[in-house]
Amino acid sequence: MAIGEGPGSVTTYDAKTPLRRREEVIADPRARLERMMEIRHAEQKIRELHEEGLAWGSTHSCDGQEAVAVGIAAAVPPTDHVVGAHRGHGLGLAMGLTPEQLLGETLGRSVGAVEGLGGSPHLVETSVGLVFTVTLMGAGIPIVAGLALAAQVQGSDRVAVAVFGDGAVNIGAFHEGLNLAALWRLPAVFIIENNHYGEFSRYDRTTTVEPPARRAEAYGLPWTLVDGQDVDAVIEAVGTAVATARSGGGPTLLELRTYRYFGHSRSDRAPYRPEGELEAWRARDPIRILGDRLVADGVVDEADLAAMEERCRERVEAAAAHALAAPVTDVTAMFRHVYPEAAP
Ligand SMILES: Cc1ncc(C[n+]2csc(CCOP(=O)(O)OP(=O)(O)O)c2C)c(N)n1
Ligand SMILES: [Mg+2]
Repeated sequence: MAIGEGPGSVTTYDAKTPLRRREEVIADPRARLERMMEIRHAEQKIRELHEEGLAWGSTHSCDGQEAVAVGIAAAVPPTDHVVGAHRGHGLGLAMGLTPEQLLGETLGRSVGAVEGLGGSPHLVETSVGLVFTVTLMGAGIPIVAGLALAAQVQGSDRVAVAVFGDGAVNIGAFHEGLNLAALWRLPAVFIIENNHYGEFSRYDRTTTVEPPARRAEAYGLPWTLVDGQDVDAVIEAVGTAVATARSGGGPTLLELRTYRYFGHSRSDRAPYRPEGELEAWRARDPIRILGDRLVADGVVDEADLAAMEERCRERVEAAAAHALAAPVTDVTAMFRHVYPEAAP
């Protein structure tokens, strides 16, 4: 059960549960396309809410990285564990969070994924295996090693997956976590979401090896470089790594190459990017790649694509309105969930 569910919680406007939303993404390429569109709309809406002064604090948008989020959610069953990072809106929606849970969280409202206690970078939905997203770079990596160790000790066939940025490969926790996971052949998958920048620095100005996933060799682990703009390539690579981990084959390090369309956070206009770089990546837009493929295969037509866009726009607008109508989380909420609480 997610925090916030149970007696007394606000009924959501969206009748679909996170689990149902996740099952759709696993089963249907059209749902994957629509979810990628939904992520794009949600990010746009969150920027607007900040500009209007209705959301506060910072936020990290993932426009351009939708195929990574949806590909992981489609390849990992909801019974496995996933830990994400601060740029996690897309992963959250892809894994099943409702737009209302995401927007409620970014707005600090009671209908948020964790009742507005965590805010934009801290998302949880245990019913679909989203253990949490974490802002401390690389911090999820040893935690995923621990989750995988727990599965191994308990004799469960559960796999644990860490998703983190290219900047995290230079954090000590990355090395500690990979070493331990490799040594004990833990059922884990480590995914570098290489969007080319860690804050204001290109990854190749801060990292000694190319591609960064080659770091896996230091720990005797297999690694793969994957086109993170192509959701089908992501599904195949993540699915293979998860199957290997589940069958006792140990961990894999994957590097999914992608690109963030906006700056690091709300205040960054990304003046450090070379001219033409953004345009070159936009030409390989992940939503367009899957949309074109589904049209070419006769799975959808242009009218379907327009209808999907419209549904996403409406869903996100309704979620924002509903979240804005919900109570702002009271400041005393910070004292809850700190110590074990007595059952009601
Ligand atoms: C341990 C730690 N050091 C510094 C920061 C400040 N910080 C937040 S995000 C970020 C860059 C992250 O880059 P990357 O891992 O590539 O993820 P991206 O933002 O590109 O998704 C930094 C330095 C942090 N959150 N944690
Ligand atoms: Mg990065």
